[in-house]
Amino acid sequence: MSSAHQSLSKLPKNLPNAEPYQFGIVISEWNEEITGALLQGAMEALTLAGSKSENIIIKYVPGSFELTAGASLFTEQNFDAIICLGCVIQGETRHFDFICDAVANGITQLSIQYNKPVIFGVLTTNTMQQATDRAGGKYGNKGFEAGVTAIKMAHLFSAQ
Ligand code: DLZ
Repeated sequence: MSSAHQSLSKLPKNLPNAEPYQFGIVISEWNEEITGALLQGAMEALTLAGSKSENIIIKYVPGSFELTAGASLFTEQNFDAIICLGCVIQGETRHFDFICDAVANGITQLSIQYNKPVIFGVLTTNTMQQATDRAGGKYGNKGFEAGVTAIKMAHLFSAQ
């Protein structure tokens, strides 16, 4: 799936107002220059869409592997959507595969178990340059896109 033509730099038309919703953000400290940029993008999307800062709670975890555990701290509370932000960069070993599989499966299971949107805002790239390109670079900011997705999903779930 290529990102070359899919970066969102502004809010899509017809995006619901984010003001009524509470968001939890879990962010990985690993590759923090990238995840910090993703956080900035997510915050920009939420606030541009009307979210108040008091309705956005941020928690840090050491690495992307811990995103699921971090997100689980929000699931039993009154949050409308949870955003997981991380950046896993391919190294010489299979560590990359284990981390990516664990976080993708973990947050999917969490979402189903608690009937709550948990958004996958994790970059999984071969190089640091590819990550930079997707964290405010030439392919936009995937954190911003995660923020937009969280608003859409919060709205969808609130209508049930
Ligand atoms: C150990 C590790 C490595 C090698 N690479 C990354 C990475 O690229 N991105 C990331 O978010 N985390 C990495 N980690 C840390 C793991 O996610 C995790 O924190 C440790 O394995 C401890 O459970």
